[in-house]
Amino acid sequence: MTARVLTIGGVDPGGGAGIAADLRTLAAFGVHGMPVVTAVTVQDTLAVHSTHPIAPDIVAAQIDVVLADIGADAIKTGMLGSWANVETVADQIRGHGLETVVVDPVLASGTGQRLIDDDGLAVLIEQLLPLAFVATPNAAEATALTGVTVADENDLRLAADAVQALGPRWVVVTGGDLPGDDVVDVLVGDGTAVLLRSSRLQARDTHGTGCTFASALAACLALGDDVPTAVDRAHRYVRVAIAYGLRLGAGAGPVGQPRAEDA
Ligand code: PXL
Repeated sequence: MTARVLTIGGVDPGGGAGIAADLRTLAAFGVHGMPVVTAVTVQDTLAVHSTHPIAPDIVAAQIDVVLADIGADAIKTGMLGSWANVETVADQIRGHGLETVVVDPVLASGTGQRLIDDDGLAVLIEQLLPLAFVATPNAAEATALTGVTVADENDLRLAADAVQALGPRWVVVTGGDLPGDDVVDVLVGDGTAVLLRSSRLQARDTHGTGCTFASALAACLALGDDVPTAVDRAHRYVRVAIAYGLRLGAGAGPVGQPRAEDA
């Protein structure tokens, strides 16, 4: 059967980040993506101008009907838009007994606007992260979740351990925003730590990298990969997506999702 991923997140009308990036990535892996919308953003390549959460009962109803009718092999969460939506999504994951859950703890846009408030962050930590099979914070998100500051590779490992202590089975902290000639991500889980390293590409058009990484990971898990294999494939996939970045808009354009077999 076609592998299915339910992606729960926000809409970027410029098509760079959020659910648009998720659906392109899932399609590139041959996976059927099912978009559950939690928020609409008013956004271009320069800034998020405003955010508009969808009511929690509508978020819950979208999840209910799609899971009852189609089902899912994996779930990915991104921007959730309000503390009430974070709580609703956690309730839904518990209520439906979902296990293959990738939580991308989206806190801010690449352009610097906050996408969840302090109450939302607190519910994310208390209710959603403990349900994550894999959590995918970037360095800044890992710091906001744990208080561990991240300046180098060693800190990435410490931050990943600190996020894992909040409950996820596996944590990958992505280090693309750190300085250096190499991009390093750190995966912890199962009592091990793995470093993923690749040479940095000089790129301007990087909008949607986090969404693309977490979606590629969810796609690989839905296709049956184990976590270290899925994280390795997602790391390599995002690098090629950055290389294929689209020169669109006056700010950072969207990454260009390659076919999975070309990454
Ligand atoms: O990159 C995180 C992100 C997730 N989801 C939506 C976004 C963004 C960043 O702009 O707009 C909808």
